Amino acid sequence: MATAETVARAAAATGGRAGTDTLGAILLPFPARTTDRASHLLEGVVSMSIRPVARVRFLVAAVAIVLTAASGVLVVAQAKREFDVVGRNYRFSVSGTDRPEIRVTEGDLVRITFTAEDIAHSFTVEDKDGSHYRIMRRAEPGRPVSFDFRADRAGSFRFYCSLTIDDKCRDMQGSLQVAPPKGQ
Ligand SMILES: [Cu+2]
Repeated sequence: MATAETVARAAAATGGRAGTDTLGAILLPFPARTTDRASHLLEGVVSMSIRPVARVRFLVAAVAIVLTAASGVLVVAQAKREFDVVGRNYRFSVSGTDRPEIRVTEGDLVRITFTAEDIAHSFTVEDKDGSHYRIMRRAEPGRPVSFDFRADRAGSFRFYCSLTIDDKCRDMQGSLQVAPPKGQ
């Protein structure tokens, strides 16, 4: 087997780095027939020992950097937002707007004080997989409930009354609008 061809095989088996990789150099003396298997074996050993350690170290460093950067950004970007939401006559109303809309920015800490003025209602919101928003707060008439949540997923999410005491409660809907952080 010609040396050039062996180099090529070794290069292919090690991801084209035979010329510079020490593995390539190790592989060269192997008989051609066993080169592929041997290189896979060596590649396997390398994959399981040396490279993952380097990758993990790199990842740990990268994650640390990202977390540091992210926490710095959050400190700047996050805000506390407060809304009074009233449920009455099968409608939601939200303070500061004539629409049943809560508008915030991703990262905001949102405090909602929810009041049911006629009969019991709930303020219910969840995203598709329930991984970020899963809220169901029921308010008895005249007894407001307050709760906080972090708007940690951007998008538009429906909030509604999930109580089944009165069929008309199905008409109670609003939207939670979470804008992406500024600059994105
Ligand atoms: Cu209701």
